[in-house]
Amino acid sequence: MQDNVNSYLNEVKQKIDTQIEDLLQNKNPLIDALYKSAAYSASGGKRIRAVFTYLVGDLFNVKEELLWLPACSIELIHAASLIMDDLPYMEDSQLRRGKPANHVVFGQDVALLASVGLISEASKLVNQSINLKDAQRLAVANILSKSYGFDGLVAGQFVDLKLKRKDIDFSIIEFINLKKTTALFSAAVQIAAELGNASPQQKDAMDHFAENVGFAFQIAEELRDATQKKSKPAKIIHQDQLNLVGLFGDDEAKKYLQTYYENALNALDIFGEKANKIKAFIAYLVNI
Ligand code: GRG
Repeated sequence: MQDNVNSYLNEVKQKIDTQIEDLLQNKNPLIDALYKSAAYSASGGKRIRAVFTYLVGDLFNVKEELLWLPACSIELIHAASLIMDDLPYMEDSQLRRGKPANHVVFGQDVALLASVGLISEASKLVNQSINLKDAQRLAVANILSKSYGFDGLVAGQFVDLKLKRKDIDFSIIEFINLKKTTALFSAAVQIAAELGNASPQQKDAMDHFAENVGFAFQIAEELRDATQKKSKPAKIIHQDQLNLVGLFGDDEAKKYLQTYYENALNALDIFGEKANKIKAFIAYLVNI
């Protein structure tokens, strides 16, 4: 099963990588550095969110021609958020994906412009997608715009940055994880469910699934980070930031991870064996 997951992941990743590379071709030499900055961060990700759109699309028998633009769109928003997240006045990271962060290479001014430009490109992709019917285009655009504004990434980032360590409790961490990490997972899944004409009950199940898998993924990332920090204490972290691993410790966090993972699996039960591919993917994601 693990081999199947890896090859599926690679297959989707290659398609999305190629499509995004094509989409970000600049035709105007005046803004070459801006495009280079955008392309720098729009490449190199694992494409987890796109894979969710493809997997859920597959579950609902959605044709790939409907899925690929929204999937690219989500990946562009994700890239934009990573650029912003790393800026000195945000999480202040020098490194991203093992390489210098966007602003380290291109400067803070260019990085911010590239981030905003990527968000605009993401909307354009959906608005101009001729494969979608008008109602589908509107529904997808709504899901996307909700995912990164005051209902999504921006809200999560605000709370993450502005709340001080002493004010943090479990409900705040849940809010941050829901808005920062889960928002794009949910959008990826909701778009595919929408295009697959999922019933209200199926959409609810998918929402529940995406939420729980987002939480589980976030904790898995934090546990990986905590292990890395123990071996590389020099890694710079935001001083006021606290996450679930920091709040409860590794052992308790692992229990949370297991619970979220099981909730995610249970949410898929209504789809029977058709959901096995998604189940295998999330086991891979959270490394269980
Ligand atoms: C883009 C409008 C807009 C706002 C952004 C800065 C900000 C507001 C939000 C931060 C969101 C953020 C960076 C959340 C972290 C999510 C996360 C788990 C990132 C790592 O995801 P992976 O492992 O990354 O899928 P790769 O590198 O594989 O793409």
